[in-house]
Amino acid sequence: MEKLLCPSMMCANFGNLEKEVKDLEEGGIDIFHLDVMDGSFVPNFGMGLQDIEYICKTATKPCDVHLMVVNPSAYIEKFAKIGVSIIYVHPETDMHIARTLQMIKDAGVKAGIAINPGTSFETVKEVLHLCDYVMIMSVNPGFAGQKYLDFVTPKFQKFVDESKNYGGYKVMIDGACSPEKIKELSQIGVEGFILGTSALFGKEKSYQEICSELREL
Ligand code: S6P
Ligand code: MG
Repeated sequence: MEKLLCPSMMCANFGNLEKEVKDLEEGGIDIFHLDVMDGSFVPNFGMGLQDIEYICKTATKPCDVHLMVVNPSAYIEKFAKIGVSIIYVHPETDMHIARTLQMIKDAGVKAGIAINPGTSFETVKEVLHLCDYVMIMSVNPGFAGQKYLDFVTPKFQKFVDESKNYGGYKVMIDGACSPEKIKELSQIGVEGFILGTSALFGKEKSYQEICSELREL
């Protein structure tokens, strides 16, 4: 299965964002991953509208947004207008997640659900038919550079196995996604990998070298 390599742009060098976008595209990435944090749902602040707009405008590859904010439904229209291709929302912060997922689809954007380490398959199964992507978090959301939480691992297999019963959503991993995890999880059917400090940024090698090595795993 072809891997989806998704650089987490909060880990990129903002000193030269234009070059980062170009180098990553030339390196062979698939989808830019754009984290939005409001200092409320998660104890950190993350990329703002201007950052998102700039990357979407500069990139030729698709962009996603990962909304780690309270009341995400209020911002769906805004991000759809900017031109993102996938919007991920967290069920833990949304009173009406089914409505929000439908709102994303109605806006012509692919719907993604992002699932905290403490959230189970059973909690979200009723809305999985509305999801094009399921992004399983293997760290608590809010920060790059955290440790992989081992207790999350069995959830990947569960979501992969159930995908065929809910329209074939793609399973993604976000959080401490190292080359070892990419190897292990791609073998069981995980398709997409959010790449931060564990696999892509701050390394000696070029993005092109890293991406080809990750595809070989
Ligand atoms: C974290 C955020 C992620 C991180 C990414 C960092 O809340 O949603 O997208 O940017 O996980 O990766 P790493 O390899 O530094 O953990
Ligand atoms: Mg993320």
